Amino acid sequence: MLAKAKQARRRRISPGLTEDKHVLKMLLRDGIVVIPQFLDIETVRAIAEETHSSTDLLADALHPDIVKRNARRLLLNPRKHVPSSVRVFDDGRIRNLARAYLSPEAVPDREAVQVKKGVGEQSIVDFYHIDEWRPLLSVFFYLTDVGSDNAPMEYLVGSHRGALWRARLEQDFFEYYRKDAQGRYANEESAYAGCILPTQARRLRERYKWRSMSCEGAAGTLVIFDNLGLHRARPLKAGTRLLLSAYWQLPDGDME
Ligand SMILES: O=C(O)CCC(=O)C(=O)O
Repeated sequence: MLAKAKQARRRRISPGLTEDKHVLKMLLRDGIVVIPQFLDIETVRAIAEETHSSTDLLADALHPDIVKRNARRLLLNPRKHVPSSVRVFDDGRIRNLARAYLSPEAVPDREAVQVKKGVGEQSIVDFYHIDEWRPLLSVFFYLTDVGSDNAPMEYLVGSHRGALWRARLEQDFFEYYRKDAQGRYANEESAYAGCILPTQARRLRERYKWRSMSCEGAAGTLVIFDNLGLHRARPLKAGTRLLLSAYWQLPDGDME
């Protein structure tokens, strides 16, 4: 069943769609690319200021467009609340790279502004995990500096590649991961779907010689990663981490 579903959602890598050939090459090889100074600092500051002045994201209020997920608060529908965020969400280089990596028909999904502000707050995604069994790419654009204390994501470089170790994990994901219309987990399994134990992560790292990349970078840094690679969040030690995020996926991905 999973094999059939995967067949229907195959990637179509199209290098001709991007001028960032070297970036595409790195993404294909490593599953992740970190690009410093992707946009100028004035644009970054303008988006951050608009987020502060026009939204309640940094306050404690929750409303239908501000939700708590995995030690983060997400502002959904960011184009409506922070219009300047289109500088990132509609960026042609990002779109072309995502389409070159996934398929000419790939589409963006689940755009958000995310903040981490609870020092020491932990969550399930602090375990190494994959996010999907289908092709999926994530984009993080930093609106604050993300140093070692500011919860940089950690990614196991090269772990996005197809291999036997992931077959069971993807199968379980396919069978049990469900979300409701509001994007909340629809069963108890879902929060843990895709996660592996620290002991498993250690053994896999030893076997495949993956290096861990800590995604640190100044405000204005762009991180693009393949969500099929093993990665984990880390608790915030100080400050806040503010970023724009979006997924890219194949159309008719039917992502619950
Ligand atoms: O927020 C992070 O640092 C990591 C997020 C994560 O694990 C995910 O998006 O699946």
